[in-house]
Amino acid sequence: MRFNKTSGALLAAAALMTTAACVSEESSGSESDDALVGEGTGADCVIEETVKLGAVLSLTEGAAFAGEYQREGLELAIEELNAQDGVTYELIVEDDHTNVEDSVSAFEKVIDRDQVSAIIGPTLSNQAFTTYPDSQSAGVPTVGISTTAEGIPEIGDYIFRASLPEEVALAESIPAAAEALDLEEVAILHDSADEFTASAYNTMMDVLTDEDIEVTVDESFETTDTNFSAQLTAIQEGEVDAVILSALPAATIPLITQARELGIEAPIVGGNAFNSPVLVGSLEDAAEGLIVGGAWSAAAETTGNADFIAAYTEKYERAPDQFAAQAYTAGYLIDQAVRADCDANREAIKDNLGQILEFDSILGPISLDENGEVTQNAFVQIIRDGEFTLLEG
Ligand code: 1QQ
Repeated sequence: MRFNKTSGALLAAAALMTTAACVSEESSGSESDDALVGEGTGADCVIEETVKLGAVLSLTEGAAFAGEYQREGLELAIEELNAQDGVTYELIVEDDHTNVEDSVSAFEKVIDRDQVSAIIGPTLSNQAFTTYPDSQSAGVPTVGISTTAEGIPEIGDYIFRASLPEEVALAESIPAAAEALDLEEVAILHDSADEFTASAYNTMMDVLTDEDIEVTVDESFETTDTNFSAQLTAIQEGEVDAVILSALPAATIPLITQARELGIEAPIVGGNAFNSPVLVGSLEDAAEGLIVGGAWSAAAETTGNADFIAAYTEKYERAPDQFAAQAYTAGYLIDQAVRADCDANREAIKDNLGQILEFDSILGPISLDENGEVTQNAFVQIIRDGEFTLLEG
């Protein structure tokens, strides 16, 4: 989809590489730095060189609601990992301003100038579709932490995600909502201009069909729309049991507010953008009863979850969210991949990320396969009294 630009940074990096000591050429064509190969394995692995990781996140503008939590979760993981013996990480964080062009330049910077061993991010699937071909052609293992759309791991064998696919989340959340709310007829409303929300819409339709739930109102809008009265009037006239919504947060907040103002009281089932305390905080009472499937729950008794919540809350003076938890987990998955062969070169990290089997994480047991796809549990939650609460149990 994208081509690789030859940038000044790339040429400068290439010049540096030719003068650097201990650089050898591997058969795959990617350079291997002997200083990134250590001794021992697993917990005993010792690598002398600092391992550079790049994080490209949306720290400002529309997706900052998630990007800020991601930065914090990742920084906490790196701090904890650096407190362990043997491997030291340097995290280079770049803000893509929720903008595709800036995420492309940020990827180019960390790949070519910083020569990172692996990349974490970007925040939105939209940006992933544009930047991942660059990681792939440069041979840099890249781990998405909130890239939930269909087709992302398929971009190439260097592309992974520690991000519950939206199709998996919806396959849990819609049936759970159908049971809890006795759904027969629903309205569906989606943003047709964003790749993640459009992909989620297709999945929602599939799951609703599987569940024998009839879609009696089918409305759409575009990412930057602010007035939803036409779509909401159609929904109100439809007298549905629930509204299934696929939207990014920027639209979700005015949309739900306008729906409640119009008198639509039907419960709302949403996609990944709902997994945010920022969104719940902005919606206040209008958020009550929202149902969403996600990768993490504060209430889950997964390994290390209580310690993670305590450490995060102490460090940042606010509770973590799902986006922080996924970013934190990605840090540990990369460390696991580095330590497996005690080799922080790009090729070794890519090979070992693809073999992570039931790693015991705060998200529960998590596996990554060589196709880059994640396997993990989904948690279905409902907003009650402003808090995410597990729907089942
Ligand atoms: C995606 C998403 C977004 C809602 C993450 C912030 O899931 O773009 O895939």
